[in-house]
Amino acid sequence: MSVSALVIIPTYNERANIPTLVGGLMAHEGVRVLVVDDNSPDGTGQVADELGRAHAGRVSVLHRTSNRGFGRSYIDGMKLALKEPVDLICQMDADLSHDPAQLPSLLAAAAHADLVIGARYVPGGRIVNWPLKRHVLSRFANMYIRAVTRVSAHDCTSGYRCWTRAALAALPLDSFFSDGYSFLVEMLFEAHRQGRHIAEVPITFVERREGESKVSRAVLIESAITPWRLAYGSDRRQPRRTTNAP
Ligand SMILES: Nc1nc2c(ncn2[C@@H]2O[C@H](COP(=O)(O)OP(=O)(O)OP(=O)(O)O)[C@@H](O)[C@H]2O)c(=O)[nH]1
Ligand SMILES: [Mg+2]
Repeated sequence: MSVSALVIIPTYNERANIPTLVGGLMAHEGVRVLVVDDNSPDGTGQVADELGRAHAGRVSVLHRTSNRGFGRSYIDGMKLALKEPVDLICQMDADLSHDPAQLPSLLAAAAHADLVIGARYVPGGRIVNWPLKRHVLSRFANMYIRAVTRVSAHDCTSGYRCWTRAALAALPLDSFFSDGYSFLVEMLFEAHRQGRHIAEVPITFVERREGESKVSRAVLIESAITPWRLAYGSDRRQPRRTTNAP
């Protein structure tokens, strides 16, 4: 593989998962990792530092210390990633729901797209170990987002993605208003608004086995409101302050 890619992984209490994930990613030539840890109480940051020493030059860690947040972590990580000489910048969860073995299919599809989504809701996509309630909620969320925002992707909430440097660099990261998982919807909406070519490749998503989900009631409320703000909001250009910006 001649393409170079940097995978950004936000972590909060993922110490049981991060070694397996990073190990899987290291199997791919040309792939580097940036862990963005939010001062996890379980010591994920230190485990990530050890991985950084074991894979010197390929694994680095950004330790955030204030204003914990999923979106904030990605913004800080993306600003750092854009300073690196890599062709592609990817996003994935740390909880092993996203299989590192499937990364090459996202990287390959990026040869013909600005943004590639590792998607559950395309032919060949699968979800393993979800209760019915999660299936219904996720399917509903995607129908809702597509109907309100008119984004054409089938899996708008997947966090397994690969961006070309140019497409990522063109996003107004400091204007984003959401911080929970809606941050993913906001990024996708902006790429769609800019007329980017968005491709989807099937993935098998596996429910986390270790650690806990961070999806809170506040995050769900934000998810319900965000599509409407994106579709009809006038606040797109309000600059948003981030912390720890490199
Ligand atoms: N840095 C950082 N990472 C976070 C934060 N919240 C969640 N994450 C990470 O974001 C990724 C997705 O979080 P999850 O809790 O797995 O959320 P989810 O995948 O939507 O929900 P589940 O299906 O229940 O696992 C994981 O790698 C988390 O560790 C945060 O506040 N800061
Ligand atoms: Mg998860």
